[in-house]
Amino acid sequence: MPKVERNSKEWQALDVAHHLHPFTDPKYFDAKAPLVVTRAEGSHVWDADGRKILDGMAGLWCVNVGYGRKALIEASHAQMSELAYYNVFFQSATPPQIELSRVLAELTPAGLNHFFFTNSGSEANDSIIRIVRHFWATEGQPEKNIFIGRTLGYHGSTLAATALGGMQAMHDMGNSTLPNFEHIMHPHWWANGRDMTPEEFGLKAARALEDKILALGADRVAAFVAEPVQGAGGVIEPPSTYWPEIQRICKKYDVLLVADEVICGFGRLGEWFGSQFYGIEPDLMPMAKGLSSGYLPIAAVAISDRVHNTLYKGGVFSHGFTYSGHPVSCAVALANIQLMKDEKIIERVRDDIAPYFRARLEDALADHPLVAEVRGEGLLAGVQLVKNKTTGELYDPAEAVAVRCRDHCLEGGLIMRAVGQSMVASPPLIITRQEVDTLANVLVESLDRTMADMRKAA
Ligand code: PXG
Repeated sequence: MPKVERNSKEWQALDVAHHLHPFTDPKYFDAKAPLVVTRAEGSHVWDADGRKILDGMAGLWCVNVGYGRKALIEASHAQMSELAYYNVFFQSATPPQIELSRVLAELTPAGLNHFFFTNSGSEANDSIIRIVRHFWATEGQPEKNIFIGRTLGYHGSTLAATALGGMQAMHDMGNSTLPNFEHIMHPHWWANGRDMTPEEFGLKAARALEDKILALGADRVAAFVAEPVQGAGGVIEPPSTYWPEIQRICKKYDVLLVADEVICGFGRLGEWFGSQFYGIEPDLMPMAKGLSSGYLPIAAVAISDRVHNTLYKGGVFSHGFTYSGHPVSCAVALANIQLMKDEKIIERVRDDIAPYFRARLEDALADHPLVAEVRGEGLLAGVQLVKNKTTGELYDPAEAVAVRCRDHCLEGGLIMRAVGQSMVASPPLIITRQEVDTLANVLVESLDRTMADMRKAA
């Protein structure tokens, strides 16, 4: 098929006419056309007019090994030539899906030895809800069916994943809530706990789980679901006391612990999984994004021996997707994992680039009048913007301070995300020191421009 060549303006006109964009205000397009990305290499993307842009978000927190990696491209070509599709329903299997399950069992925390494949993180979380309810029913406790998530938690966009997450705007759209989904506070010290030490606040935030379990009754609570570091909620890393206390509470009340590794998995925190970074021992673990570095859609649920043994007794597991364990996606995930091992990408994140990234952002931003807090772990960063650095007063949300900053970043050749009144970054794990310097410099210039806008508007 011949390649269609159009410039940005032509692509934009067609896009606005025919495509409904996820998480996008349609009115936005009245003022501004979408960024049309046509190619990418390493940590950079190019738009349809040939402009080079540093991708500070690794796509959507997923292109961990960077763009254009031959090993992944060739793995997909080879697998597609040999076996483009076969399914894993009933009594079928394919070598890439078997091999990927074996490799994942080696990488995931001890006790997680069984894998169910889906095409997205949302489907992985939706599957977990069905698996957990089936687990407790088979254990003779069908009433133990309530899920506890957190405010600002993000677990996906299917109806069940939306109900599990704690995003108010998503719940409000089309009344997307369900019975038996509850939420506790998110552990953001700067926003919610500055009157105590981070360690005290970490315990307080974790004990909200215990209070909720006691209020509902432990015999009603099936599972607690949380991201090791909250990503889409604005990059919120918990204080050091948080996860050990959560683990203690889940064990005490026999509530299954689900660590949503969709963003933290595959090296983002300098370990294979965020659970290893924090010493969490989850019963179930959804993973996606970095599993294939976003080259093809694939996600998985890691399942503990305990849960799996019960599912085994529960008879036919009536759940699955046509493309569960798709052989080409599995082959690409295997090539991605092998590349991460060969290039020691995780060791480099832990020992070199993440410490550099943190130090560089701290140096560049700590004294900026618009910045209250630089947070995050590994190659995840959240930058809290404030109207008044001394009092912590925030801007009126209608002033869209972070969206302005994001737009200035893009004009300066850098993609970052605006979340509420924070700027977030999640660059490819192969980002160089020089690219980190560029990211920090463009962000500072964009913050300066944003401050000038806010002064003009005042
Ligand atoms: N869990 C977590 C922790 C996620 O971050 C999902 C589940 C859902 O995955 P799928 O593959 O169904 O999208 C996610 C996805 C953003 C943004 O920039 C975040 C996600 C997706 C799109 C945008 O905030 N996270």
